[in-house]
Amino acid sequence: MLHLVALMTLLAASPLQSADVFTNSFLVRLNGDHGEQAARQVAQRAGFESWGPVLGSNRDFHFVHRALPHARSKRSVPHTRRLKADPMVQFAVQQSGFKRVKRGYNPLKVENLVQLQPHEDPTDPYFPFQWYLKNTGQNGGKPKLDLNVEAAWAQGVTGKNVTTAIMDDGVDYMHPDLKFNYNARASYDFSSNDPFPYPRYTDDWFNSHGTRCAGEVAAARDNKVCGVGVAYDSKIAGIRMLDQPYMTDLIEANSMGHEPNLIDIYSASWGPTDDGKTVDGPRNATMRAIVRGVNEGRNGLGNIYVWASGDGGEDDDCNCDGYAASMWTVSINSAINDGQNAHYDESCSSTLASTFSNGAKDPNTGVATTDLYGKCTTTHSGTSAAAPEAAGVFALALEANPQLTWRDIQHLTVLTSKRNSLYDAKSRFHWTMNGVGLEFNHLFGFGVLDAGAMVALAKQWKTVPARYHCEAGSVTRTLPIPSKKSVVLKIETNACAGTDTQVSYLEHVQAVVTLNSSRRGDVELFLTSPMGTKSMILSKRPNDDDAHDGFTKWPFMTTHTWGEYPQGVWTIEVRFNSQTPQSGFIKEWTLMLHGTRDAPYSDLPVSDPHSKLALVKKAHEERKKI
Ligand SMILES: *[C@@H]1O[C@H](CO)[C@@H](O)[C@H](O)[C@H]1NC(C)=O
Ligand SMILES: *[C@@H]1O[C@H](CO)[C@@H](O)[C@H](O)[C@H]1NC(C)=O
Ligand SMILES: *[C@@H]1O[C@H](CO)[C@@H](O)[C@H](O)[C@H]1NC(C)=O
Ligand SMILES: [Ca+2]
Ligand SMILES: [Ca+2]
Repeated sequence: MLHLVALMTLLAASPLQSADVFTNSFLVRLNGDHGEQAARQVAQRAGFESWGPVLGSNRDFHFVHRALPHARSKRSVPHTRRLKADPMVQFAVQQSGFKRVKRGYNPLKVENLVQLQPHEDPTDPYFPFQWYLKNTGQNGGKPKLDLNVEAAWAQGVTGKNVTTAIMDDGVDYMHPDLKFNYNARASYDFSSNDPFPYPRYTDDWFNSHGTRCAGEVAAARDNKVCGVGVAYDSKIAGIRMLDQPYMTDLIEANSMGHEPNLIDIYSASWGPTDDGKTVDGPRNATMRAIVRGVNEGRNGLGNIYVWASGDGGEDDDCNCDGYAASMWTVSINSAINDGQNAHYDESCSSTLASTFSNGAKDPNTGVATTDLYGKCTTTHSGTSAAAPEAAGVFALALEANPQLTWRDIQHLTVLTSKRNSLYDAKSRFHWTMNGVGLEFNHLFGFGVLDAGAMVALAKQWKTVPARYHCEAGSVTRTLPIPSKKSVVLKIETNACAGTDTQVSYLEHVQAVVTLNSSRRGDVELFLTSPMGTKSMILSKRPNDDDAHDGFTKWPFMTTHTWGEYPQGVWTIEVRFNSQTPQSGFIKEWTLMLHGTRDAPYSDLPVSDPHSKLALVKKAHEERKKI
């Protein structure tokens, strides 16, 4: 537990708060476990409404004041004082509001239902448009570049008894392609505090995002409506939480912590603004919700949080997005139907794998899925469209093996994702092999998800060994970053050998960095492992002209050293990539290693000698002989 607390402080790196506004929401802690009824009375006495407990607590409550504006630039001191004056109140904190945006590209286009000849298998009219499920080369795509879902379905696995929550702008749960797969018990509307997360009407279909995401996961099969979901027998829950003027920590936390034993997977296709200059992540309560989800959710196996890596394009870096870069989320990038990255894709070393967004040339070859008011669309797009596909694939894996932990899902993703024909349209990022033979790409992580392979391996899977966290070392001297060349810092580590936090086989690695610079967007960071794997943990962001905040204990994460042995010398290279001279200081680098002491996969049978599993196992066995 101690480690977790320490980790949380490391990870809850205080995001920039100066631009925040103050909302009409308050976090109120009572001075004892008085419960909901008492909270309602306290709220009423002070002119508030209680929206219920925060993360199921008996003491912490979410209060809203209807007469206060949704957003103002100053704190409401009298309202706070009024709450604090109540003898039952220990403290009251007005919630700041911040921007969280949907990762939807081109969200507005609405389809008319086209009549098509029923196809072979599945028979749903939009199935032929679902090239991401079965790519036959339609619309200029590359045959077989798809999620290989039919191979999973052929194993009898379709998502039964698995629930995915769509945390978004609501779900049209009366849609004929969704209503039988809707899990009402696990659903909630945190934007307006009621159990009905139906999208709010606007005439430009702005709130169609969640419905489109839901259909990708769990649209029904062979019902003559729209297409089919990746896990068409799984359930979806709607968590409406994006549709209010400003996001608050309490809405996020309650959403990500909602019914963690009824919900298996949470899918998020939103995040901090993708303007290429934001550095932001989960705040206090949200961080607690995520930590609780992975440690206690699914009755202790851990919830799966799937995250869209971001739509900021090549000028943004998803390692500056604390949700996507978290070890506890599976961050998913997108490719288009011919194998290139999409032009809005960001890149970063924390991306684990990829799925699909739109087609290459034809704007009508986006992701075909359900749309508002019983309609269908073929133009859903963005990394928004990619994350729910991954949620669907993970739902298949969880049906195949309901005992999988949140880490098992990440290991399965690493081992079964494929390079296929994914490539960087601009030839900047190449496929590279890490020290134990796992191929990765800075854009696509370990490649495109393969549902058939993941389900097959999930069926044989043995839970990976216990995970440890080793703080491998720190450099805390303040050193200038020269304008023309790099600073290179080194940490030599035995990875906590001989202690009870020894890490011998890596999962995630974090470089927690504090630096300042005259132009934050011109700083680049590279982390190199003892086995020689180099991760670009921060790329140039041309729009980020911050000259003041820099990074404060920001946890840059890489997945690229997965499976490697961490003992030896790690280096971090800090440099400017700039036309004009810049100045700055690197002030702290702490290296955090996460992984297992015992070799993972050692009791798994190898059926294909060319599989990634076989390669890694062989590497690990040779290692043990030394
Ligand atoms: C369905 O999942 C729940 C946990 O989410 C479990 O308790 C239950 O046994 C499962 N039912 C079946 C039929 O597998
Ligand atoms: C977040 O938590 C930290 C550490 O527990 C605390 O110092 C800080 O005041 C909290 N921030 C807010 C906004 O509650
Ligand atoms: C960075 O911090 C150092 C002190 O550690 C300070 O002297 C310098 O002015 C700062 N630079 C910028 C660009 O903020
Ligand atoms: Ca259907
Ligand atoms: Ca971003």
